[in-house]
Amino acid sequence: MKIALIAPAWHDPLWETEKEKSIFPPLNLITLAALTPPQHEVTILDESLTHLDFNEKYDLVGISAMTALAPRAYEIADGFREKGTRVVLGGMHPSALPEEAAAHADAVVIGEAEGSWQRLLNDLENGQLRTFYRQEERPALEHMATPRRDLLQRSRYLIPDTVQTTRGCPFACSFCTVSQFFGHEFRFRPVEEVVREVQNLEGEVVAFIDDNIVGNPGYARRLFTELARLPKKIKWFSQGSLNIAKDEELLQLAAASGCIGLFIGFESLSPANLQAIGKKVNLVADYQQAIKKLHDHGIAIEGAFVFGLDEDDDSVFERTVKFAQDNRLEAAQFGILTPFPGTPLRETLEREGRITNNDWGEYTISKVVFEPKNMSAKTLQEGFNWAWQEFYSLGSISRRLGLTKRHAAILWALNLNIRKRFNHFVEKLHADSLIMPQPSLARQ
Ligand code: B12
Ligand code: SF4
Repeated sequence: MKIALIAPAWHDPLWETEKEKSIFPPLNLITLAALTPPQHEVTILDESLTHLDFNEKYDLVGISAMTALAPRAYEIADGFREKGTRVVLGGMHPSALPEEAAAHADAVVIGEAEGSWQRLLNDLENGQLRTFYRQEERPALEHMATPRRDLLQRSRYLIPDTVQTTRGCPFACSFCTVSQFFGHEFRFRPVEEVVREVQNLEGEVVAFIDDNIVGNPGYARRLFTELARLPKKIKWFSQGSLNIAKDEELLQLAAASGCIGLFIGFESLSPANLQAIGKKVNLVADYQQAIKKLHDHGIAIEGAFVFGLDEDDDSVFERTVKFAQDNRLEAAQFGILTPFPGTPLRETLEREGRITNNDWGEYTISKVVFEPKNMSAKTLQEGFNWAWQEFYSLGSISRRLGLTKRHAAILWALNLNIRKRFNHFVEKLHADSLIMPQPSLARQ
């Protein structure tokens, strides 16, 4: 069969990239391609980089969708089905709302695709395609097929080499899709298989897209030790929790194996908020000390903060930005609390009648889609806009990075790129008259 696997394009100005380059390749689609038996011909179409031709003939089109991309995924699905092409939807959103997705597809893969995808292809060839394919048990991560990176246009990605080492998360933060989707049990790929994959990558900069690369310190220790022994010296970054700072040996191993940065979900400076969302790994009292330790080991930090939690009032923006600036975080991502389908947060807000917008295209974590408790939706949106503008103002970037920081050139480029994207986002908001600038929040 001739199969096209499609990653829908992003239309949020904060995330969309220029047509020439995208940040990361679609690891899910090249993973699916690797699961596809060799008699089939697979093409990867990343809509951020390429124009889709609905007249092209395929025996099957597979489309991936996280929530904010669902409306575009459905448009693409409808477009291909009108031409008589069979369509399968999969990924986080169709897995959370399979009935909704089934209205736009011939089949929906619910959950991880390992096993289900091969069954689906087999059924299709035998003329017995079913509507829903659900994994029977969570796939083991031993002997995973190596993602088909040969199907990508490598030069069109800023960071072409992405690798996943673990799936699942033992925590259950109320707003997060990950533990709902991948389960509460941490599953690991064998260290030697990960290291072999890394060794065979073309590049030397690797993004481990794990949700918490140090979630199991024993596994992380073994992984970092083996990465440090590789003949090829890599630089890597990932997501991780702050408890790494309490383990000096792990921190040293991370740095020695090439860790240059971690994306860390601080989420909130309010212990009551952290308690309410169930983020048990975070202890606010430890934040400052932990940041310093990571910095002392040459590890840059991109901090993630959520605005709009129930304990937040309009003072949260200035307090959070000041914390991130005072601690010289190399980058930060501020997000608006978003009730993704399938999460406990959504159930709570639905019960309380606080969901105000069900347009999935607005579930970008940069728009308010619910009624906050201690401020208006307008204040939340304006405070969010202000936080980004202030944190990425030129004065703030130079105070945080100076010229002496390790990897200063890369960090300046990253900050200026985010600044540009955010300014574009705010211009778009104003043009759409969604929001007016709020001078009272601006510092200068
Ligand atoms: C890397 C990453 C990114 C990268 C790259 C995204 C990309 N192009 O792939 C960047 C940084 C750009 C990013 C941005 C965003 N992300 Co993101 N991201 C991730 C992360 C950490 C890993 C994604 C990944 O590669 N997983 C590994 C693959 C193998 O897993 P998978 O995608 O689920 O695919 C499997 C199955 O779902 C299935 N499958 C998937 N697609 C399809 C399609 C078909 C046809 C079939 C049959 C099966 C199938 O098969 C795969 C193998 O089992 C996930 C968290 C996670 N653990 O997955 C969050 C995650 C997907 N992101 C999320 C969000 C919210 C975003 C943003 C909207 C906001 C943000 N700031 O994070 C933006 C959106 C921007 C954009 N343009 O897409 C949420 C999505 C929640 C939701 N319900 O939609 C997640 C789950 C994080 C979270 N904690 O909740 N993200
Ligand atoms: S936010 Fe992080 S720690 Fe919490 S459930 Fe999601 S992946 Fe796990």
